[in-house]
Amino acid sequence: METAIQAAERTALYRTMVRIRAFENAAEAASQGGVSAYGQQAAGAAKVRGPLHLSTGQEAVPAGVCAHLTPADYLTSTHRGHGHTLAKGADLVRMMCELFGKATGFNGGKGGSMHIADFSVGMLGANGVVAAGLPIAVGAAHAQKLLKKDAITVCFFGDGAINRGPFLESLNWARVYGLPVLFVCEDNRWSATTASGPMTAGDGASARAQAMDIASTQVDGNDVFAVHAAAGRLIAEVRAGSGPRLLHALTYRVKGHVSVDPAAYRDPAELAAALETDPIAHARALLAADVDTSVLDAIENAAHDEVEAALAAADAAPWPDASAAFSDVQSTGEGQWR
Ligand SMILES: Cc1ncc(C[n+]2csc(CCOP(=O)(O)OP(=O)(O)O)c2C)c(N)n1
Repeated sequence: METAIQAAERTALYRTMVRIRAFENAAEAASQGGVSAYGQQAAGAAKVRGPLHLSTGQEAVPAGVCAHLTPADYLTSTHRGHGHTLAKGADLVRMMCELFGKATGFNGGKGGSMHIADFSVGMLGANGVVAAGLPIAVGAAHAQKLLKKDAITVCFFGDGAINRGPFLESLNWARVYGLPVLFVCEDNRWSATTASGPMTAGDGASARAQAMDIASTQVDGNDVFAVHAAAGRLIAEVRAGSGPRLLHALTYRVKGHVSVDPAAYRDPAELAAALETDPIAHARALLAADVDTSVLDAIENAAHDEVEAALAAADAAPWPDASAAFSDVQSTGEGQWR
């Protein structure tokens, strides 16, 4: 019986990763042919305008962590947030609609990939400002503590974010006030076009947390079962009132910084080596020991069908009305509009 439950949980982790990969592959294809971040005007009309920050190859981290969360728990994300958002339970169709700029998207089509939020599942927002999710997460966790709520907050950020001030400020505040927050560093070894290692003093996120008396664990971020186990231990401690914890997940950014970045600055051998540790292929190989491959194939086919349906729905959805340009924006008062 125990094996059956474990197999079901492990299969669910696989499904989460496969859905994220399918979503991002489709979104990337739908973004091709448009106007790039670097100003190149390509022929053809892309359905998704602008560049996308893809988390291809990093799916094990959100899948393994978010499996331990409930809709009442909060989550803050980064500019590379599709995987976090889907793993937290956000609706895949509404996400695709947002990327298409349609009125039925999470932000009415006005936010796009880097500003997706879904408060109904506790997803407080992607964020285009590096490290900006950290103080938001700490604020959410502090509110939960003051309100005597049981829910916790999970905060995803990249290895580049640990070299910004908000990382230090947020960990310090969380430790001083004993807040119920799990910090998760998705260490994909790159910060835009810069390799993070040579730019980072000391041993990185995990070591920095320990220097602030926050217990931390380093984990193979391409092994979803290892992430799940490590996150489970840390989240159990946070729920029990330990105060903050940090999970340092070592993974790899397979794509360029954004979808239009060919990443010509990095050694192709580094990418080739990383592809050998693809988290989905790795999980599939492990699962094949006790789950029929037809079950795994069915999961992949279902994800493909779900994404195809989302593409069709987003294509058919209405554009925002022009009047919506003035809603959901901060009012600066009468006569301030230029
Ligand atoms: C405060 C700030 N500085 C610079 C940028 C430009 N920028 C966007 S993503 C990025 C790299 C972030 O690296 P990391 O935190 O490791 O996340 P990853 O992109 O690897 O997921 C930079 C420098 C920004 N968005 N915000």
